[in-house]
Amino acid sequence: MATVAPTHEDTKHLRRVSDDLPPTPPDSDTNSDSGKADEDHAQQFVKADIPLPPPTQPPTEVLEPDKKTPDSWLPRDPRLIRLTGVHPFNVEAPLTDLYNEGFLTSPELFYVRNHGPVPQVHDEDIPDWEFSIEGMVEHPIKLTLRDLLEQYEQKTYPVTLVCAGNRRKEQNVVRKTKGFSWGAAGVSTALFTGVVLSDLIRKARPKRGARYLCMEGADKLPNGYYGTSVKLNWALDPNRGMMLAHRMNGEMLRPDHGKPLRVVIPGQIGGRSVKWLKKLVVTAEPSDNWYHIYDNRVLPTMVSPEESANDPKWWMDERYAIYDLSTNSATAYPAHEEQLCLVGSEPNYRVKGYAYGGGGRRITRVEVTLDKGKTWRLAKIDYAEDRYREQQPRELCGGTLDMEGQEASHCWCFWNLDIAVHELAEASDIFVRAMDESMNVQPRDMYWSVLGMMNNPWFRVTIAKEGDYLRFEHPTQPALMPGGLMERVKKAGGNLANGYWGEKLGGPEAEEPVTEVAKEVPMTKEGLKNVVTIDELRKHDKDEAPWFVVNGEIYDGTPFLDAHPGGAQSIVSAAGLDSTDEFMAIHSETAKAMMRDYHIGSLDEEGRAALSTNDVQPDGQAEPSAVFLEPRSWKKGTLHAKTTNSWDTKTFSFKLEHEGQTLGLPTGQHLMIRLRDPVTREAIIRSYTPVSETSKLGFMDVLVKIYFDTKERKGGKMSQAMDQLPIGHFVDFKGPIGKFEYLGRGICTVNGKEKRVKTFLMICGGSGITPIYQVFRAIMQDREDQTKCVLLNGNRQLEDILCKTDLDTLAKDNEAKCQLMYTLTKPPDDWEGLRGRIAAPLLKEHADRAMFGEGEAMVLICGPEALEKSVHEALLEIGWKDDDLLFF
Ligand SMILES: Nc1nc2c(c(=O)[nH]1)N[C@H]1C(S)=C(S)[C@@H](COP(=O)(O)O)O[C@H]1N2
Ligand SMILES: [Mo]
Repeated sequence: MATVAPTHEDTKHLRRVSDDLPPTPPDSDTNSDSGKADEDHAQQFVKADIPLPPPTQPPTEVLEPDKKTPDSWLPRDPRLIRLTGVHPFNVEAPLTDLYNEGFLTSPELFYVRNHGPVPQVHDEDIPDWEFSIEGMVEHPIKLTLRDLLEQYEQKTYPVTLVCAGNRRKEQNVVRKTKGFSWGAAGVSTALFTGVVLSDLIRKARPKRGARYLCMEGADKLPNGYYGTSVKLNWALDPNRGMMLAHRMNGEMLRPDHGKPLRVVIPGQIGGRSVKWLKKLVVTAEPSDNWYHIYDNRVLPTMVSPEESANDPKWWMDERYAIYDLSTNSATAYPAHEEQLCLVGSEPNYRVKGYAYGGGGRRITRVEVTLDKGKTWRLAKIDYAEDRYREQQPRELCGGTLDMEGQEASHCWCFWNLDIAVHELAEASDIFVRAMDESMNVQPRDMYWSVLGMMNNPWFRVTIAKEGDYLRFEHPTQPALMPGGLMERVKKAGGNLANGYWGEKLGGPEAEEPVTEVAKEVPMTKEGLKNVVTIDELRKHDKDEAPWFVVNGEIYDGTPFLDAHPGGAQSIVSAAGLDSTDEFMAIHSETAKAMMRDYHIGSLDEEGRAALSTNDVQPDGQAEPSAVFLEPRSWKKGTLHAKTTNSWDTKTFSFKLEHEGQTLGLPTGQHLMIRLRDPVTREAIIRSYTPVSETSKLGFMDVLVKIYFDTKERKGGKMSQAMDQLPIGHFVDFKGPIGKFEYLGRGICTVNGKEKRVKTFLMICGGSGITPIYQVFRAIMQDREDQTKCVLLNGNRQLEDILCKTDLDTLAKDNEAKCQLMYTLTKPPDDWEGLRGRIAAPLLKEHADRAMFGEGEAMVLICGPEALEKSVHEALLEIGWKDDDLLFF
């Protein structure tokens, strides 16, 4: 088959014992000689004709973004896509990776849904983990995990867990819900080992009138411990397969999945499977836990986010709570953006994906249409779970595999269908739908609701013909990742709710009115007229009193730090930044309405321009222009090369749009660089002055001092992010900005006003040299330019002086018009330059106004805030006027 990436093996999900080596999952709770343990472990899978867990590689490294969070102790797999910023940890694997793992998912790629920090449980404390069964029972039980292992029968069987939010991004594209954007990989399967819940509950002997089983975890959240409930009679029914699990694919549960003990409820939404289990409470009423009431519900479709926030009755109605999963399916192949070459291709293409039913109901058919539902074809289905069902009783993963009497289907199944490539070439999309044994079939149209849960319309993959290729597109990409056919349809003006996937129907009256357009929720305080400058904003870019900008308006996040459902961390990481994209994408209408309370002013024009996240290039600009920079929109450059200058400075070379392009940055001005944290998508913006000559074609070089994290202090977000950028990565640039410009030959402008200068006093510290260097070099390189320069450059050590060789060369060639002085606070013994900080004494000696004669003189200053402040005071004392000073 002539498919172009991603590639895959057809039979991977059917991996059998006869295939390659058996996997050797690590056994974190066995302290025995590990070689032997691995061997035993492998043996248990070798014995039977059942799907094997995929090879696992437990992550060993704490990922960079996690280091700043309460989960900073927890290593994770970097392939996982974060759906709610950095913290809490809510992730799914790329759909193709998930599908390629096969029937069972490795613990490191298993989706994670955490409402808060992960409770940390040390291995030595696991046997003593205590939990209780209480409430309406004759015989309340308190037991430890050790007791559970010793006193109860251990069972092992496969279970698929699905978050009720699976496929929610599709709902969010139609209309923002109160939930974050899951793609179609909020589903995973593992072999769970533990005690069947009915065994345990029966021991406690529920009293008459008891109808519910409430469960509570150890994770303390803004609204209490996580908890929920299910019907007691479900918990008592072994066919439903509810389990208290401590193992997953033969190894101890990993921390993200409930280590050391969790509930596993097959066939129901994942939200009921409480992790880090501490309490089971038998009750007459459903759980009154906040998370039971305000989460995992499908409210009627006409209830808007605002309505649901204003009237709690919607949440109290137990009829809208969801338990059994809805019938669902998705296509894994063709993958999103997969291409199929028509030339020399095999005659058939195998379309495939997953399907699952709810409440233990078997998927009884999966159907595919190439003509939008006029005709359907029946796909083949592989029920891997049945191969476990057919096993004779045997030991597996520390429990007994014996599914005799378990009729229910607790796992997903995989479907596939061969379609002639020429038929694909003629079709414009592939839809799939599944049906369960109760004939519950996936609907054609989306049922939108406030929480966006249980989304299960036909899964659509579009087919575009591009020359000799077919290119496939999935409905969406998870989280804030751009792409997907729905976004494309929406951007093209299609109304996704028109009952025809937003496509324009033929015929004169075809364009039906838009049925429901969500109103924009006002997010500002009426009548508030407080203009805030970018400098004021920047004072609030730290943990305390974080301010952030949405749509040019300033919000103070301080009072909401504790209550923010996404945790304080996500507000803090937006501090001082424009978070419009991120905020608008993640938050519901209710959250937006709450913003009014935190609104404190509006960013001024200059600030807006500086922070603007406008990505759109000017209209009608087909050809890239002669000049790269645009003051009002972000332009993309590509990281071309990194050169290491010293242990903490690098030169980053960026490629402009084409070889003949100039940067378009006047001497003395700066540009802004915007990076997105690859994980959190958070935008980081800083201004820089390139060190390459402004006339350089096709490229620009930026010198960056990297502020690494140290024990005492956090380093620089921007410089670290830049350091981590891979070659070939896009970076956004905007500019020019700055109030100063050097026109040459003694003429400059300040805020547009022309000024003549005979002598420049240039004072800089550390990386503050970069804007100064631009001006200095322009003067030195122009033989006709008679302007004098006195440059005072302060650093700690000799190695810290940036651009020293270039500066020295320029100075040597122009001795008549320049004086170059370095001062070091930690000079080497043989240092011949100045010593000490740039402060009053040194300035008095070398920069007294009187030394600069009668002519017009001007001081350019650039350095850390403290330096600029002390220089400012000192200069005023030695005869300089504020009008003479310019701070970059
Ligand atoms: N204690 C606790 N249990 C929890 C949650 C949680 O945040 N805390 N999240 C629930 C939700 S919504 C889902 S979908 C599943 C996810 O389980 P997983 O992270 O192991 O995939 O756990 C459920 N159990
Ligand atoms: Mo969930």
